[in-house]
Amino acid sequence: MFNRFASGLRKTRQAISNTLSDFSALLGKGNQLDQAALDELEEALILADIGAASAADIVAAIKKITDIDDPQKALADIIKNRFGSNKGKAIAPIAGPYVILIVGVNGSGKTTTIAKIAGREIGMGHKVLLAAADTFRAAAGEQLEHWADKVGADIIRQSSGSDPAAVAFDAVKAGISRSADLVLIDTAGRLQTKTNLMEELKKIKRVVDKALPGAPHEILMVMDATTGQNGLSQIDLFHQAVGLTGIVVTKLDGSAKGGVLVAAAEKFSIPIKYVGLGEKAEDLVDFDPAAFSRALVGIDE
Ligand SMILES: Nc1nc2c(ncn2[C@@H]2O[C@H](COP(=O)(O)OP(=O)(O)OP(=O)(O)O)[C@@H](O)[C@H]2O)c(=O)[nH]1
Ligand SMILES: [Mg+2]
Repeated sequence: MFNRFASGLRKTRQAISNTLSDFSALLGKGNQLDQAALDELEEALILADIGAASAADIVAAIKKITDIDDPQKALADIIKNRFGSNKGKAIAPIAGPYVILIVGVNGSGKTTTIAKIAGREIGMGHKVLLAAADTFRAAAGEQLEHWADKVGADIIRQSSGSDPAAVAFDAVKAGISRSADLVLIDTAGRLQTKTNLMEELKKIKRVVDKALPGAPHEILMVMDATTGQNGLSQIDLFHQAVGLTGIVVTKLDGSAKGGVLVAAAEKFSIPIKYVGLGEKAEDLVDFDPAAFSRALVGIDE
């Protein structure tokens, strides 16, 4: 698992080590780091999109340590602790079925993430139904249908242009009658600032609760790691609109801004459930703060 994070975070590590010309030498000075080293470290953390405030806090914390035995490990521990109890808890299908609504801006990786979650759950023997509530583009339904075939999930689809809330309602009802363990609802990408589109999401949520009281059990926002700090505004506004239960950070493998996870975890008390470390089904992994932090600072085992 650690190796997955290490390779997924390669670009972010490069961004850090490009700034810290000799990362291990810098942190290997022992005892206490001097001001120049601390400044360099702070700059590197900011470039990795950890955010200015978090970077300053992390540097202040490492400055307080007077006898640094293993500086890289000390830094990893400080970063890990900033996630608090934020742990990517696996989803828990219940009889009923368990309903997950997936939201996020355009192209963030929602549909792919749904396919990955579905593949994992089917692998564990669960019955999964997908809801093509992205009715905005005909291609969106086709893309989901393709994934449903590939992973062996059922799918509920209507013609494009139909009401996404109606699709979601039908899917949850179908999930109940077919005894599905999990219903995953795909939605169209939308800008967090478009009020009417956020209202549409609220409607989907309300209607799903009518189909199955208490549903959706999870609302996950999918965020593209390459957006860096802009992702924080997405979390903020989607959370205000529908109340997020978790965040999925995709494309960490293609991003030099992996530090944004630290910023996101600190700013919102919303768990980071999964991270996407590549395009393949097995590249969606449970978020692990300890492995993430060690990989981020360049510890290589
Ligand atoms: N490298 C990499 N690519 C990813 C990851 N997750 C998704 N992608 C790619 O990102 C692109 C967009 O993914 P989609 O799942 O279609 O995104 P979406 O949010 O459903 O997009 P819209 O429905 O148009 O809003 C695809 O080419 C995916 O293969 C990841 O973790 N790593
Ligand atoms: Mg999509």
